Amino acid sequence: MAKPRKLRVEFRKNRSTRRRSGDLTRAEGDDHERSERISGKGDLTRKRTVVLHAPGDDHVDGLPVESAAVTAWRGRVLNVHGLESHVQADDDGRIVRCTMRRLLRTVATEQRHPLTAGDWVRVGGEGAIQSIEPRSSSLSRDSRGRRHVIVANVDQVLVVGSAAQPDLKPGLIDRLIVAAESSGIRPLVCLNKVDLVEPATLVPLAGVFARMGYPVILCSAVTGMGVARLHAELRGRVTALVGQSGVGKSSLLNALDPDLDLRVAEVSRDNEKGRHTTTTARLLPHRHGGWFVDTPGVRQFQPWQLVPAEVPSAFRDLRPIANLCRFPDCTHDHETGCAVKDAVADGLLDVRRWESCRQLAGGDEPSEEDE
Ligand SMILES: Nc1nc2c(ncn2[C@@H]2O[C@H](COP(=O)(O)OP(=O)(O)O)[C@@H](O)[C@H]2O)c(=O)[nH]1
Ligand SMILES: [Mg+2]
Ligand SMILES: [Zn+2]
Repeated sequence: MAKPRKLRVEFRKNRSTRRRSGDLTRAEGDDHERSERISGKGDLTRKRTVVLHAPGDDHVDGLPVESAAVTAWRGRVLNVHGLESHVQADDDGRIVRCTMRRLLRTVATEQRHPLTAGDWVRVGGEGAIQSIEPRSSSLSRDSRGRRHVIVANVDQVLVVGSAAQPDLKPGLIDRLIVAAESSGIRPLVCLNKVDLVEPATLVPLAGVFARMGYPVILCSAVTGMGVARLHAELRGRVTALVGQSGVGKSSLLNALDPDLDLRVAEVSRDNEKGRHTTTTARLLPHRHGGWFVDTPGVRQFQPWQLVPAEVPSAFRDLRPIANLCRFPDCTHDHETGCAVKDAVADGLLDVRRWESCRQLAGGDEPSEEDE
């Protein structure tokens, strides 16, 4: 298949004069983009990039593209709602409402939805998304046998739990860390609502994660405790906040930047599970550089396509011990000569982490989903 050629070409004279006298009140779309490029920027941007595809070459990286010459711009997907999304242009930061082309909607079969917040895309005329760039990272869960990409192209995942209301779920924190680790994304642990408990009660759990080398931040969106530390860890990076509903993800983001003014939910008193105010992941710009990604709550989390034998390697504390087991294919469950079981018996490995690992490797499918 012939490779598309990219050319930088001059705008035609008639095009630029027409732009200048044209209707500049149009807020979005291709016309506006060209007019800005001509009037506001240097020589380089007087040219446009034209991607030329050989006749019949209508796929690049498995994704369909226009077979004729196209003018496209690059942008980052801020959020996705069905077939619509908001994309921020890479060059001038304008936000454009975009649609998925019909062909693009049908390409991904294993994926629940081909486009996700954080994706870099090429957009053509009338805000039609033409192609999605390969992802540098993605956080995915198993959604009834299909891949649900929660967010793409993030540097780190802030795993948020709450000390109370809802109760801390260490197993969920373990799973979210595994999902991040197995995708090559840096995990951080954040225990929120510290104001509701005696902070000392959190020390044992916080210690388990801290000993593995993960940053652990105890904080409270109400008192402001830990918010400065969060700020330092998140600035300049792309960070997805994940965790159960009601743990205070949106509240923490508001504490980090009050201008965000995100909706927060009252935790319902009867079940203390919280309601969902955030339904899809969305990128929010960080005042001091970088991005936050607010994500919908997860009650259960099954990492996508996790190979049971590879689970222990995503458990940082277990990984080095597992190498010492007598059998290389030890499941750390019933085998003799299991170094992991010995380590638990000797108090060198947290028993809860061992159970968490066995559960994940055993492929326990969560029965419910949050969205
Ligand atoms: N006591 C206390 N309540 C909090 C804290 N953070 C959030 N909340 C409350 O918890 C509820 C859920 O918060 P929200 O930010 O919507 O959680 P999200 O679903 O994770 O985004 C709201 O009623 C918040 O006011 C905190 O640090 N301490
Ligand atoms: Mg929220
Ligand atoms: Zn073992």
